[in-house]
Amino acid sequence: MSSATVANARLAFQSVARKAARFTPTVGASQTQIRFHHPDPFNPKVTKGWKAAVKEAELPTTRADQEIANALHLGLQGASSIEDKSIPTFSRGELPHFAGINTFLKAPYVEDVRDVGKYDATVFGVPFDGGCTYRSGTRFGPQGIRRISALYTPYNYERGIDLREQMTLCDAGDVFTIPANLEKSFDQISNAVAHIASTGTMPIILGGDHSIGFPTVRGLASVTTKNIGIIHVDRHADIQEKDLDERMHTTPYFHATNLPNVNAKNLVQIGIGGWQVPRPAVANMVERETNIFTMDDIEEYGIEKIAEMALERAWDGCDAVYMSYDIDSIEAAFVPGTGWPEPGGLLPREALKLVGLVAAEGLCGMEVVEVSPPYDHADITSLMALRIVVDALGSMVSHGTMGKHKHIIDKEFVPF
Ligand SMILES: [Mn+2]
Repeated sequence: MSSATVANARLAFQSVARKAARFTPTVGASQTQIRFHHPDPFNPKVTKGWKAAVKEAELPTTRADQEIANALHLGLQGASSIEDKSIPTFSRGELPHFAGINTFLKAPYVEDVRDVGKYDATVFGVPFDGGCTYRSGTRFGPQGIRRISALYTPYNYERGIDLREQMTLCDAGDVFTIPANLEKSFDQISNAVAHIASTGTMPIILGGDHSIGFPTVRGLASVTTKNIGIIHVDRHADIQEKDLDERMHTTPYFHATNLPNVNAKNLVQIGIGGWQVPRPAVANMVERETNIFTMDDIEEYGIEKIAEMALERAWDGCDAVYMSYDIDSIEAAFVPGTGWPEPGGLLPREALKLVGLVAAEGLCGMEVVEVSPPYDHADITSLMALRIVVDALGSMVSHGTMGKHKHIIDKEFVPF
């Protein structure tokens, strides 16, 4: 026997011995017990992966079929050499992912903003960086998130849901912000959010720096008499009164929690910490008794427990909860395209788990802020922000909470 043959024979023997050991779990009670803590490796149908695959067949294709029919009508039948007769000449709808006009997730663009009430949720951009105190560039955030959203399908494998089939979504374009004027921009933003929320559709805001966190909530709070809780995920406290003499992106929660129906005791701040929290913010957190969870709290309690405590505090005495997601809450390595990156934050999987749990009980609106594409690499920060939005929507669809907030809209839109 050559040495190679000996080695092959040994490998073959070891392989047979391993298989035999798996098939005969009689070597001892303790080993058997340990082995059965895991799914049976010879029954691949017990995994979540398999169950998710089976669930796909339960989803309708009604709207996808309509989209194809519409694409052929609007975009003309494809050339005769193309075998797939669902392909039009001009790209209309989802495919191909690299083509088309870049709305969020290829959702229909609603040019007349009076029509947004026909949809369950409305995405719109707030391209603004007048509140940035370090790196700017968040005025390009909405464009960055929309651009990379072309990558996604509306279907999520693990959840077994299809946003195109199970909810309606539109893109209302961007708010006309005033680059050199915070307060005029705030009024424009509150106008936009109040109008959109007043129709009953769920506002989904693509920022923009975090200074917009005050006017977004002010707009929403203006069309309801009910109390609104806020779940604020961030490395920064964002609750000082002024910064550099203005209401910059370090200040939204001081002003938001001054609104009569937004109480500081319902403000939950998750991920706060590191070397970038300005000391003037801290006394306000203590005085107003906001609910603060640091990364150490998250380490100690785990994401599920943090989400449970956050929901309990945010919903206490409230009829709806708004989520403000600052992308810099995530470990800096994953989100280079942001204004104040800070190492030591949430890992992407933790962030997505948190968002899924928070959104499960329903949101009256949400925003994702501080995406700065000029500092981004390969769109990874924009992609993360996109994922936060679609995971929130996916969770709401899975749990049947999309539209649950509509009853709180009980005041007419009055322009700011
Ligand atoms: Mn921040």
